[in-house]
Amino acid sequence: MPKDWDRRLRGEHIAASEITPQAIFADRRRLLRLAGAATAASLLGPAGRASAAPAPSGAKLAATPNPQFRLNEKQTSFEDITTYNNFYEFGTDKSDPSRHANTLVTRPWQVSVEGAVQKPGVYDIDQLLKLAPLQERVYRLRCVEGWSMVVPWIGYSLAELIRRVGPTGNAKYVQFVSLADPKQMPGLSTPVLDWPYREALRMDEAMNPLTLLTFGLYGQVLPKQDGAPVRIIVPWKYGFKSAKSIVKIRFVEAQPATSWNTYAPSEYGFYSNVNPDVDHPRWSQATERRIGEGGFFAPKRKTLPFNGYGDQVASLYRGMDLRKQF
Ligand SMILES: Nc1nc2c(c(=O)[nH]1)N[C@H]1C(S)=C(S)[C@@H](COP(=O)(O)O)O[C@H]1N2
Ligand SMILES: [Mo]
Repeated sequence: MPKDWDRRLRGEHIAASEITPQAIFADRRRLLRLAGAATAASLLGPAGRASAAPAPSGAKLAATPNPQFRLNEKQTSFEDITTYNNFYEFGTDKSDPSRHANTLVTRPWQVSVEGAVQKPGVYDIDQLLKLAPLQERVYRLRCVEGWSMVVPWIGYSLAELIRRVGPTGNAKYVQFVSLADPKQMPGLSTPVLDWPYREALRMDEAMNPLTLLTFGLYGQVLPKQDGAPVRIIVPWKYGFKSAKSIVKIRFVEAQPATSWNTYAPSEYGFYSNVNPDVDHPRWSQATERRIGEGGFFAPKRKTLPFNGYGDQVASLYRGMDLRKQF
């Protein structure tokens, strides 16, 4: 039970209403274990769990800091960003991705750009890296589970790619599909989500300059557990909208199905804009715990509408009822 064990170890009280999706998965996994699918080691529970492995120092990735997109808050440590992860293709514990993602092969890597565009095609990761100047941007990442981080990402606006491939009039949404290779991703053997991991944005959301096609963090290429070699970062939305290790970007007319929305439509909306006024059905979204500000007495922070990016994105949703279209 990744999050809840973690929080219990930190001495936090957990209300029943706060039980997370991961807790549900843990229950499912327990059932699988009871059904005899598990090894003795996996029955040991958290006490028998190996600790998270820190990311080896990766190849440097040069980028120019963009002061326009520089959140002025203490940055989460590299260690926390690379050992406290959600990447269910490698397991559902926060420490699983850093322990298991070493099997991910990130080169060669291709991204297929498909659908309603003038220039569809298969883009090599090296082509993508050179498509536009790389910038460093410091963004807040807010997970739907109630924690947040501050990360110096490296990338460029997804709009740069979109402009170059030339969407046609039929392109109303952009879908992102993550790699799903059971040989590289041990978590795929557990049917927690409908693989491959899929996410999507409306075209105007995808074109917003904040939406970052992301290749690195902290001056180096993305560690595998953070979605190497390329992921999306949509900082005003809950973290699960930011798909990792992307192999397909598809331009479509109809709103695509997304993994979390398909899993529990009443809990994970298509939009999933960070919104302290709209609680998850099973827990409040009014506050968040900043990773790294541990300790029993660390106060929670107030969650901000659109994760603090309202000036830049609120206008995208004018006229929409964000309680209904959550
Ligand atoms: N393919 C894929 N992308 C994913 C996920 C995942 O499980 N698989 N988890 C999401 C969630 S819930 C969050 S909060 C962020 C976490 O990114 P980080 O581990 O780099 O902080 O990645 C998102 N992208
Ligand atoms: Mo998340």
